[in-house]
Amino acid sequence: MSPRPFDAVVDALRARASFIVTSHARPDGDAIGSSLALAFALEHLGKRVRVVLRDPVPAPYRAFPGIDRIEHLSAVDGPADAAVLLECSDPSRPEVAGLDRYFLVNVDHHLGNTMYGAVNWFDESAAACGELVADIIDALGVPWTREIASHLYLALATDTGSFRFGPISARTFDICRRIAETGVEPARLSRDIFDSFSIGRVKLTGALLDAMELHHGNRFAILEFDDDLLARCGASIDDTEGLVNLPLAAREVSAVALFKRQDANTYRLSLRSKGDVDVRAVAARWGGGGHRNAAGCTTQGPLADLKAAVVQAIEDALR
Ligand SMILES: [Mn+2]
Repeated sequence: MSPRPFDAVVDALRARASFIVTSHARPDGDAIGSSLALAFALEHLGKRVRVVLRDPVPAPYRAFPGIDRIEHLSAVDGPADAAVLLECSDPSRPEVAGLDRYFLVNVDHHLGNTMYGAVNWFDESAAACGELVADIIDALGVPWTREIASHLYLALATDTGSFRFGPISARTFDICRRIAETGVEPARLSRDIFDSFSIGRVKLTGALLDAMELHHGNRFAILEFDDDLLARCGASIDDTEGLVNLPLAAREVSAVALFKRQDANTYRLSLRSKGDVDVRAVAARWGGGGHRNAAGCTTQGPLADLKAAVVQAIEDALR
């Protein structure tokens, strides 16, 4: 009988000595927190770990331990017994070339995971990949240090939007209870995560909401920005993380689309929703993916046509 997926992952980590730990491009708090929590735990066991992420860490998360050790690369080589992909529904998500040459360990909570690893543990009931990493750290017998606890908190607090959405469960709060027991202060970590933005970010927030479009009786909001707007607000791309969620603060709004112009005719589309409204199905129409309440894709304009198509696609999701 083959081992349970969870046991297969833990055994694969225990049996090996050197790792590349990575996650998706444009890393969010879960990608960063999960990667560093696991890296600290593997190092506690005397293993060698490189943490590789293609893109920079968003500014508010740079106060967390170990951020400086992350290697920002678009290709990896060199010896390692395994590459651990966290938070990646398919092996292209890190946008890091060369990973396919390694023994791949796949740990994820995104619906639609393609089970690309040599070992795979997929659990969509987790509110964050960090919950899965917490279970792995326990199975490896590693005590939760403050560093580990801080990164698990980063993963959980961001993927649940401050414990407001996603499959939040007793497991989520049990992990938080144990995080607090290590002596880290959740309120202080939350301030680092949610209240450490630049003035440019706050100005950008105003500009985005000022130009917000509403459709379907205020149930669907559209936000958009480009490099010009960032410059006018004194903001950078680092300042845009999470802004897509802003309109959901209104009672009526059940879904949001945020368009980021990448170049003349290419747009990054981020989608968020509340409750049963499935934006993953909408993103899938343009070859994207994600979760029911958080999804995205990259697609081609013109923007007016693209918006009209998304407004129409969201109508089905709202029904
Ligand atoms: Mn996640």
